[in-house]
Amino acid sequence: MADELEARVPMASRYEDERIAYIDYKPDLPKEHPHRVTHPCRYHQVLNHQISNDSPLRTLYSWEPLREFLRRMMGYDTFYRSECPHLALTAKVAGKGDTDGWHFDGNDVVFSLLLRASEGGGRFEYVPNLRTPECENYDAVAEVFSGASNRVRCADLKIGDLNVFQGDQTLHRVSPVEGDHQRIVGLFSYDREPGTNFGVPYIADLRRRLPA
Ligand SMILES: O=C(O)CCC(=O)C(=O)O
Ligand SMILES: [Fe+2]
Repeated sequence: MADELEARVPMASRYEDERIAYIDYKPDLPKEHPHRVTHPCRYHQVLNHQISNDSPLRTLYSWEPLREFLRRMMGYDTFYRSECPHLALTAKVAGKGDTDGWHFDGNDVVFSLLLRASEGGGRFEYVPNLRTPECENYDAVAEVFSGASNRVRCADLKIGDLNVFQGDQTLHRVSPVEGDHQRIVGLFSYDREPGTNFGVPYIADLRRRLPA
């Protein structure tokens, strides 16, 4: 799987920009507000449509017992694979200095499969249930951004580990990769509602990401 994804890197989109932690932009909030604070984000992302139908990674994503296993584990009544043509199944390939800035995901659950590990850095850091649908908990988000929070955990992922997280409530990031080995993860997106498509804001973002 790692070899296949590595071979796709020349056609992958390169993201190299600052990002806010949220899906929606709120330009009316003050610049220092956690909703507007940005963090560096740098990686190659192999998009859904760039991963072939007979790829082992897609075979795993399409495998019904895995979806059903995750549904039961999460305790949800319904659990669907995303239908986004770009972001349903992707892979991120991160080299030296690449990182994923603090953010919440736009879908309910992400399942990542670590395929290649970096020598150092590239750690998945997270704060479970930092926000709820009722409460954004901006003070706690600001504390994480300032580096002073004692709620940040780090998943010690080894190659082949499955990492399942509620990315819409769990603030998370990937720390900068150190050393010459790339970090490669497969990313599987799920939602409790059927037919997820990440929609216009994501697509606009995606256009920005595409190489000129
Ligand atoms: O690379 C990872 O481990 C997590 C990636 C992630 O958070 C995302 O793609 O939204
Ligand atoms: Fe994420």
